[in-house]
Amino acid sequence: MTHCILIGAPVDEGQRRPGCLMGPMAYRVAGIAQTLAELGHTVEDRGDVAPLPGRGEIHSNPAIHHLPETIAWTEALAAAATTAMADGMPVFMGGDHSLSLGTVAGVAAHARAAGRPQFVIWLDAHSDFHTFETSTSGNLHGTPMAYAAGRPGFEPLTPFPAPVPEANICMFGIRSVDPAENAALMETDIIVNDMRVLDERGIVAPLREFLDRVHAENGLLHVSLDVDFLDPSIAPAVGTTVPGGATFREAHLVMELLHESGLVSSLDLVELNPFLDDRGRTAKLMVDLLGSLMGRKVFDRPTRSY
Ligand code: Z70
Ligand code: MN
Ligand code: MN
Ligand code: MN
Repeated sequence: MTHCILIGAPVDEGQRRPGCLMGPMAYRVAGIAQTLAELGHTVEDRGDVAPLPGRGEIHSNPAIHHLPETIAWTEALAAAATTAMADGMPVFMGGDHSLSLGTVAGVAAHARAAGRPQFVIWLDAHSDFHTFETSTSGNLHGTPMAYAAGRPGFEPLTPFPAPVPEANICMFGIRSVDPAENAALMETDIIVNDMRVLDERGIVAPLREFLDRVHAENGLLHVSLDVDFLDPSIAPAVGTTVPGGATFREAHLVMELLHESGLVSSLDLVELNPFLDDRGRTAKLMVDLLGSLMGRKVFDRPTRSY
């Protein structure tokens, strides 16, 4: 039994298709709390985070938009994340992926204070490895992974409190990487399981390799699930659709393996744009995936022990 802490992060400023701000309400309407309660967990909905007003920060990269708002969200979400980590398992209901600038900062600060290594699984079509300096779209949802890894180039944001070691970061589902991100990733030890790797090896072996390491090092594991990890045919409610995503079965299998590991300590659900949804099916799928992550099984067989 886990104490699940729902935290709404109606962030819309990290990209250019309005609608992600409706995400937290869509998850509530889709029954996120009931799903967790039916699985035997306790649930506390802390409502939506409200950032302080932005302070007018500017950046030399003219493409960057909504920087003050993003900095305000980052600070507010980092604080909410650190607080929640002391009380249970935070589930951040987004909101676009720029919210992870704050959530990962907050959970990593908690991990450092707890003396445990932080690990991150990034389930996404995109590597989100731009800095404020390299982004050409100016959409800051394309930057949180680089911030968490401690890359320079995020001024005037405060430096990431406790950078996640590169080898503790594992990406899955990657199929859209900009040239500057590719060049930067090549210089790191980040594990990039792009679709080429997943087609060749399947999703289970690379995931278990990583989970075995988290277990061996007694780590805390943050999972960041971008809707566009999923194939657009099953998850249409997202601003950037990229073909060739995870199937329904692959996505549930990932969640079941994560559950079985017992290692997940925090979760982001990001990029849901309910305005683009088809009768709530993407919101419902995301809630069902959370159900698998939190222990729903098709058949209650004995599980692999860690
Ligand atoms: C591109 C950029 C991105 C999510 C799109 C795309 C980034 N690399 N991230 N959708 N979640 O604009 O920087
Ligand atoms: Mn916007
Ligand atoms: Mn993303
Ligand atoms: Mn993405």
